[in-house]
Amino acid sequence: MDWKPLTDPPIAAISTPAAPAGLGVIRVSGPEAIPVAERVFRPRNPHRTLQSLPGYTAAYGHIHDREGDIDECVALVFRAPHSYTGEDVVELSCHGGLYLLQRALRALLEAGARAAAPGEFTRRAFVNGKMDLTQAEAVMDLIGATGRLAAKTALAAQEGAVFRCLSTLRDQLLDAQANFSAFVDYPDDDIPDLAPEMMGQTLESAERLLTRLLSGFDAGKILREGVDTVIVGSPNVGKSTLMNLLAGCQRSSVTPIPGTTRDVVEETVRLGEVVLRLADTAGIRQTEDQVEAIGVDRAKARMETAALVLAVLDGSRPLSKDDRSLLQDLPECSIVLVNKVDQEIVVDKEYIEAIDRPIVYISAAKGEGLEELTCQVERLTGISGLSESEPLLATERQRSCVCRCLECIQEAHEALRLGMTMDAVSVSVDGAVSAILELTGERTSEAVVDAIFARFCVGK
Ligand SMILES: Nc1nc2c(ncn2[C@@H]2O[C@H](COP(=O)(O)OP(=O)(O)OP(=O)(O)O)[C@@H](O)[C@H]2O)c(=O)[nH]1
Ligand SMILES: [Mg+2]
Repeated sequence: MDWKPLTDPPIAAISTPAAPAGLGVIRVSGPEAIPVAERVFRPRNPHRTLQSLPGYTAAYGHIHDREGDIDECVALVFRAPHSYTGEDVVELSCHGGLYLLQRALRALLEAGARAAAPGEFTRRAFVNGKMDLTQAEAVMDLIGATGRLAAKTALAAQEGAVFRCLSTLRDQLLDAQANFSAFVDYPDDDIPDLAPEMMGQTLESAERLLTRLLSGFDAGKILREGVDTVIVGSPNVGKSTLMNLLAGCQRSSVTPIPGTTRDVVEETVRLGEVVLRLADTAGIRQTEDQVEAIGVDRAKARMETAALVLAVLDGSRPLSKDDRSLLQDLPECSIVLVNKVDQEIVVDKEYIEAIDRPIVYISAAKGEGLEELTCQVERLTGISGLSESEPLLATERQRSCVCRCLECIQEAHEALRLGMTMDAVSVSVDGAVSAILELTGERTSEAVVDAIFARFCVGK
């Protein structure tokens, strides 16, 4: 049957991955979602039509198109506003076969639905006031989370941790502003002359909050994206053995011959709460060998760009000239690893301690010292200071709004300290409030919203 086109067709998409699986879910959302889904769904019990079902109830039946039944199906009905998008929603769970799901989706499109754009379900949730932009942006982090803390902090943001702390700040700023302007406009009335003081305190606590949000940004980024890490050191100190220990497999060749690793060997590993994008490199030394020299240059180049450097020394022998020059050149973000502690340690500890970098004693061959290494990596990357409920900024967009807000707060504070007019303070406080409104999406341009949802996947 040909259906009449709808003026506001519901959107539909396969919300589960494009791979064979036990179950696959197609989601339909919009004011006409239930009648459109009804066109392709036949309940086993003819009385349990989708339109007769209250929200949060399911019906069992078959999904079909013009050619006949496609698959068994459980249809779950959500009624507006109690759904993810805030609209009527039907979720159709079928078997997770790609052919079945695509045919079922096509049946829905023929029945009047429209294919959803990337992130369109979440965009509707935002437009319908189910979540603000910080919560919407956290959805992708939650899906992409690779560890416990990353998932917990993404869940906190998705449940509104960032939104709540910024809304509270916005209300405090508006309160202080109202109080302050009443004090300036009606100096003779009964308004307590604490207004400037209250404004000063509000600005101070705003500065603290925003500075903390900004300092958590880098750690949050590391949680989401991992850390570019390089293992460097003189030949034969045990770099590749460490790489293999962290990777949990024989990723890099290990031999007693100095100069074994010639090129950069990469692997992504997890250490505690941090994902390390590891690069094992050639031992750094002066060499006449052309091939080895290329590897040494690559190792040095990696050391310059890496966010974290693991500098390995062989603790069972005295420091060589190459070790010393490496230690002198170490960037700030380095950890010195004294390896081979299963043997007698003869290395010059005082010299190493004078370098002023965290030092961890390990045996890469025996797997000793990993706990301490984990602690140091979490400390150096700022992860160890994070709590599970920490409001973490998720994107560069959020960070730049917070930076702008902080600048405005500092300007307002300066104006207040210098005893400038109410207007001067006010303009800056207004600027801070608009930065917050832009961040949460309460006042933001369509182009910004488009850019945010464009990075979502279809079906989310
Ligand atoms: N006793 C002991 N030997 C180790 C340890 N770690 C590595 N070795 C040995 O040290 C030698 C060199 O190890 P590699 O991991 O190949 O060293 P590398 O730093 O990658 O060496 P190049 O690739 O040549 O720069 C091998 O014989 C390892 O078995 C350790 O913790 N204890
Ligand atoms: Mg090696």
